Amino acid sequence: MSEIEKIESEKESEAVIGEEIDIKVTHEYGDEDIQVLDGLEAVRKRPGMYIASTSSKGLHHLVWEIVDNGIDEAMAGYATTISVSVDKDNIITVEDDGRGMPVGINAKTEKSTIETIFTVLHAGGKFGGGAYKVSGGLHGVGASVVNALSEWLEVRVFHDGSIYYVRFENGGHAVDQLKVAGECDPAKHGSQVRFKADPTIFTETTVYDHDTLRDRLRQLAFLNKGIRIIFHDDREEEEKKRDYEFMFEGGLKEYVKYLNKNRSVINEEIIYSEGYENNIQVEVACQYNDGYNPSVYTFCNNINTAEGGTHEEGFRMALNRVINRYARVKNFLKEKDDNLSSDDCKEGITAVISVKHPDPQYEGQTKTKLGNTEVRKTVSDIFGTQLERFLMENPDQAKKIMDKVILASQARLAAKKARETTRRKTVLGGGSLPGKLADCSSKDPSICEIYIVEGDSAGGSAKSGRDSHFQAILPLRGKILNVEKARQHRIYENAEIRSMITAFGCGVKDEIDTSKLRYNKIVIMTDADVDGAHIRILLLTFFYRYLRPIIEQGYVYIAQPPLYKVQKGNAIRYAYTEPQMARLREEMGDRLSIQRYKGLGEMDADQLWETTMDPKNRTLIRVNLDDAEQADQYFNILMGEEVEPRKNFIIENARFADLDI
Ligand code: 28F
Repeated sequence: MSEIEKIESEKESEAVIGEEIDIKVTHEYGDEDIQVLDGLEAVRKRPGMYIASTSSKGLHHLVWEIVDNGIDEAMAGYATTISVSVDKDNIITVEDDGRGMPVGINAKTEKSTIETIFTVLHAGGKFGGGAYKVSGGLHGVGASVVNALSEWLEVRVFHDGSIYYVRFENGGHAVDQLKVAGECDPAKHGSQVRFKADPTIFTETTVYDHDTLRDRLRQLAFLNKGIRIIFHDDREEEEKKRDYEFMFEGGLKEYVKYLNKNRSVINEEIIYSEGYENNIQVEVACQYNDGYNPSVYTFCNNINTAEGGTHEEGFRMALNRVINRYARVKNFLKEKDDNLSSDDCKEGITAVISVKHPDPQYEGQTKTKLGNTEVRKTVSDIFGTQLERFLMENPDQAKKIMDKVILASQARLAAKKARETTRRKTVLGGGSLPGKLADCSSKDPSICEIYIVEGDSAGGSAKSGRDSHFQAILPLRGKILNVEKARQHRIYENAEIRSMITAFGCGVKDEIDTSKLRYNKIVIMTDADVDGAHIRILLLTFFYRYLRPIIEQGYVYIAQPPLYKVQKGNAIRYAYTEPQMARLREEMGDRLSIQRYKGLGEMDADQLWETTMDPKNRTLIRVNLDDAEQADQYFNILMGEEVEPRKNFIIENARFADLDI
């Protein structure tokens, strides 16, 4: 149990199963009770202090907290399989085949170790205060938080042919003492936790997302090679598979292979390194594909460090150092040539960096940036050594990599020139705004919004319907450039792209500065049909590849035009979703005249304003790509060669956002 409260014990005793272990509880009986009450009560009163949120993300963190404890038992070498199942009432069961939690009972308090584990909050206040709450994820606040936020939670321990059992209810209090509740195969051992999330806490939803569970469990199996993770979904999920078994002996090597599965690769063999230096375990795998964008995923103790940190810096330093040295030694670079830049060396690379650290320090906006300085050198040494060996031992694959990174460098210089020229033509920075932009009169970015509208007719309605004090309109003519498959300088030659860059005013890629953004909201307003969805995805791809901080910092939204206009007499109502339409039919009875909107152009200016642009009535969906791997996969499927997967994906899946209130 990574973060379970350290229970003071008189002697350093291994908590051995079954044996009476003498745990000296730090407080008198009464105090401890109060502590338990305070702890569980505090969590239920302000869950947001202990878990990221009580939205769907927070709900799924309950699962990760329990799964992490099973993974810890496996990483300690005592468990080989962790199974996770969801049953039809969204009850979660997590089970491992480890030693089984200790079943001892404290003579004085008459409380079992397990009851203490699940009812006493994390000690030392390290996670008690909001200061340690991380919006990106949970860093080990302990199983007691899960218990406190469950309607009920049951623990079973299989040991020596007995099943030990305890159940917790109404806010996490034990119904009874831990006791033997049955027999099991003497060979069976391990822990099982079952729980039902409390719907009075998770008011938005208590329904788990099948793909979210599946993808994170797959990721945990990649990150912990050799551990078998079984996922079983018993709910009637239409045409989704019910059973998965993830086990990857090759660890990150198999992860990179999986990430590059829809791509054509440059070096057949995946470059793989692992090592252990001053208490830090390092595993790195990478492989180039024929794309132009880097996909680098970094983890610390299985936590997705989305903001990077010292492990990513170490990787980048080693890659740059070794590639440049090899390029010069093998004469791919002439004496007079400049060094290849870090971006050149990373073009089209898919890499996964995972470190295990005994005392990680997290920094950054969402506490997902690794700060430990010693990690930089450790990763650089371990990966650098292996990369050098790979290049020396595989000259033909090394040459392909050299060709790619040198071409990248030449394209970068060409792009730089293109940027210089287009900048001079007052496009990329400063200079006049694009002709098509109908700007707003206010110059205060904190209140201004820009609507990116598909097509001239919708653009026309938006222009006349808007509030021109704070709403700007930028109409786009047809499809914009597919940035996924175009080199940088082509991007800057594209008129639509240039108009957006100029209108936004914050620069692009490594020159981006969101404090210069001229608008507080960038709203994508396209038709609700497949073509509109495709344009939306093209725009999101451009934003994701060239303006990622505007997504990360929550500036990007998707407008939600109505699907139907329902009229009865002179009463007019709008429905934005099918369920809403069904409810309107219920409410408004019969003799309705119903119009199904095919596109924005069918609405006149007033309707467009009233239904989709007026802050008083509109619903905007805020875009948050909180999972870079998922986004990379989506954009790659969407921008890949085959049209079929793209069409299917757009219709089924384009979920890039959580609903903004
Ligand atoms: C369903 C999720 O939670 N598995 C766990 C263990 C094993 C031990 C343990 C856990 C020692 C005193 C803190 C057993 N034997 N899966 C799990 N497996 N916790 S949680 O010990 C708890 C610590 O309190 C364990 C010997 N040492 C440790």
